[in-house]
Amino acid sequence: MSRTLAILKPDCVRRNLVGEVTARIQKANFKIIGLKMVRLTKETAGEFYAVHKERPFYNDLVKFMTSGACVPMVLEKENAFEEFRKFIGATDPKEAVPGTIRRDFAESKQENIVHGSDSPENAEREIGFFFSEQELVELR
Ligand code: 3AN
Repeated sequence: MSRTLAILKPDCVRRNLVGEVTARIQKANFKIIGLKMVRLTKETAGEFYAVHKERPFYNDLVKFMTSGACVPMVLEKENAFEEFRKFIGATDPKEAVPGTIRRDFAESKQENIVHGSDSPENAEREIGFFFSEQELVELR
């Protein structure tokens, strides 16, 4: 079993898709072992996306991620990060495979509904960013 971090982004929350997307995550057999709702600040969003600091879309990304509530969750599954990246689809919803979350719900490369960690190392770092170990529930 491994863990990954998902974030339901402000577009997901604003469009009242939290329930629908969460249901699909659970139907795909990802176990939710931590979940909360947070509002990121310019500082916390900047820290989370520090790797993208030099990218042309960085300022807009921070603006978007701080524009409303986010729902981070910790998911457990075998090969969690890879499986979840497949499940959500490509960054650009137009390129995402039919049946993936981004293809079905996302409106643009920026407003793409959900984040998924892109490596086991980043998953652990990102989980630690939002959750203490105490907040993660053992479900077995
Ligand atoms: P992913 O979320 O698929 O891992 P990253 O890590 O390359 O994509 O980018 C992080 C976030 O930055 C994306 N989820 C998206 O919101 C935004 N982003 C990435 N590429 C672009 C782009 N070309 N234009 C606008 N926003 C982008």
